[in-house]
Amino acid sequence: MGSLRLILGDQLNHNISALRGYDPSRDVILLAEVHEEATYVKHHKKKIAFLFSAMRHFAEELKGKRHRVGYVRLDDKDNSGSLTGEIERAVKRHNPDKVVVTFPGEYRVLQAMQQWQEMFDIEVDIRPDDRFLCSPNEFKTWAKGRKQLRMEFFYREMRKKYKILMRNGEPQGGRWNYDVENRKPPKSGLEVPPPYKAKMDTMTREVLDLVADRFGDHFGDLEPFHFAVTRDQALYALKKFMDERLAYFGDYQDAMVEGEPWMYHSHLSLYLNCGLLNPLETVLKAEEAYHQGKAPLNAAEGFVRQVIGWREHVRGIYWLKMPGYADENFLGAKRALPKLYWGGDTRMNCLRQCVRETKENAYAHHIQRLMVLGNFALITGVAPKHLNNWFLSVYADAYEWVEMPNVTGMVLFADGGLLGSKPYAAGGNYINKMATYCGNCPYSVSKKNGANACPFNYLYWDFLDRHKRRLRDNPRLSLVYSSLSKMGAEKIEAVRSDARRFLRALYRDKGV
Ligand code: FAD
Ligand code: DLZ
Ligand code: SF4
Repeated sequence: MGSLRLILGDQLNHNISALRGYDPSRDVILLAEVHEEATYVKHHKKKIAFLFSAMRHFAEELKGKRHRVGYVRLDDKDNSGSLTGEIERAVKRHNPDKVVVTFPGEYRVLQAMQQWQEMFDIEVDIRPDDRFLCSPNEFKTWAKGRKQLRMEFFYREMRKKYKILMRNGEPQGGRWNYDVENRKPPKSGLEVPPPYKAKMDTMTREVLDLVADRFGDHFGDLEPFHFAVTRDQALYALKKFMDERLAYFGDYQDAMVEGEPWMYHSHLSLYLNCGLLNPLETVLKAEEAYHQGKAPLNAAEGFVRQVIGWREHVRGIYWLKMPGYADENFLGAKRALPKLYWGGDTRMNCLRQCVRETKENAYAHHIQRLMVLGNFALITGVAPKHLNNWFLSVYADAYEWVEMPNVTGMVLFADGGLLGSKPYAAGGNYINKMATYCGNCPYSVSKKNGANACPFNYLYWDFLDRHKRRLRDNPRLSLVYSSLSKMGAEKIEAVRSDARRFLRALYRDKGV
C-alpha cells in the first residue's frame, strides 16, 4: 500500500499539506473522532459538535472526489479513544509505507506524532502547515536578537511580504495602523445585523445527539446550533461579513453592548482555525472591499492587522517559546479560577453577560475576552494554568497555539512582557466607557471603595499595589504608579481591605 494521510479536526482543508501528492489508487486518508481530543480539556459542547460535524462533512467531500477515506466515528465500537490509538489501528489495517501528517496546532500533539515513528516502526512525514503566512522558522529569524516581540513591527513585514494594503511600497493612506480610530464607544441605536445562521442538516443533527449523549456534563449550550460546517457555508459567512459588518468593524471593534454578542466582528476565527477558510483569502476580500468603497480604511486595515498581524504573531510566539511558555508565571499568580467563569452566580453584570454569552455561543469577542474576562482574572491573581484551561475549553476557535499567547502573554503578562508592553489591567471606568453593562449593574462604577463600589475599581489598584516591585519601572505604567504613590496611606488601606473582603467572598461563594 501507499501512505496513510492523517487529517486532524483543525486541518479540514482540501489543500492541506498532508494531502499533497495523494494517490487515490494507493493512499488512504484517516479522520478520527476521539474521546481524548474532546476531553483533554473539557471542550464546550458546541465546539465538539462543530468540529465533529465539520469533520464528517469534509470526509464526505473527500469521498465525493473518489478519495479513499477511513472515517472513525466516536461511537464506532472499536474506537481506541486517542489519535495515537487510531494511527496504530490504521497502520495495522492498511499496512502503509508511511504516515503523512501536517504540523499540528498544539505541542502535545506534535510530541505524540514524533513518537509514532518509533512506536509503530514506520516513517512519519510531518509536513509544514502552510495555511499560515509565516512559518515558525521565519518567525524565529525575525525574533532573533529582539528582547520584546512587538506585533506592530512583525505586522509591517507581513504587509510588505504579501503586498496587502500597500501603494508604491508605502502603506495605503500613509499610515500602517489606524487603531486610534477604532475605539469608538457604543452609541445608542446601533443597528447590528443578525449573525449568519447556517441551516442544519441531518448529519449535524446526528452529531448534536451524539454530543448531548456523550458530553452532556461539559460546559455550554449545544443548541441552538448555527455554525457553518462546510467550506461553502464558511465562504458564505465570509461574504456576509464583508457585505454587512466590515464597514463598522473598525469603529466599534472595542465596543461591548449588552445583548449584542456578535457586534460588527467577523465570527470567522473558528473557520480560519479549523481550515474551512484561509487567512489570505479573508484579507484579500477585506482589501477588495476597501478598494470598492464598501469599507473605510480603518475597518479594512483593522481586520487585516488582526489576521496577518496578531494571528500569525501569536502562533510565532507559541512555537518559539514552547514548551516553557506553558509554565510562565511572571507575576506569581496562584489563585483558582472563580466559579463564576463556569456560570456560577455573580451580580457583576459585565462578567455575568460575558460568561452567559460564552456559554450560549462558544464565542465572545476580543474585548470581552481581554478587558472583562481576562482583566478580572489578571487583577484577582488567577494562575495562568487555570485561566488557560478555561479559555481553551470554552471557545469554538480555541487551540493552544492561539489561545495560550493571548492568555499567558496578552492577558496575564505571565511572560513578563515578551508579547505585550504592559498588563491590560483596567478599572471599571474603561468598561463603563466601552460597554453598556454598568447601567444594569447593582455595583456603582463611579464609587471607588465600599461594599457597593465596582469591584474592578479597587481590585485594579490592589493589583498595581501588589505588583509594585515588578511593574513600577515599566515606562507605560509610570503615570499610574505616580498616581498610586500620591494616594494617601488611608486610601491604600481602603483599597487593600476592599480587595481582601471581595476575594474572601468570591472564593467562599458568598455571592459577589
Ligand atoms: P474579529 O474581531 O472579527 O477578528 C478577525 C480575525 O482576526 C479573527 O477571526 C482572528 O482570526 C484574528 N484575531 C483577532 N485578534 C486576534 C488575536 N489576539 N490573536 C489571534 N488572532 C486574532 N482567538 C482564537 O482564534 N482562538 C482563541 O482561542 C483565542 N483566545 C483568546 C483568548 C484571550 C484571552 C484573548 C484576549 C483573545 C483570544 N483570541 C483567540 C483572539 C480573539 O479574541 C479572537 O480571535 C476573536 O475574538 C475571534 O472572533 P472574530 O472571528 O469575530 O474576530
Ligand atoms: C478539538 C478537537 C476535538 C474536540 N476533537 C477532535 C477529534 O476527535 N479528532 C481530531 O482529529 N481532532 C479533534 N480536535 C482538534 C484537535 O484537538 C487538534 O487537532 C489539536 O488540538 C491540535 O491543534
Ligand atoms: Fe462590571 Fe463594575 Fe460595570 Fe458592574 S459596575 S458592570 S462590575 S464594570
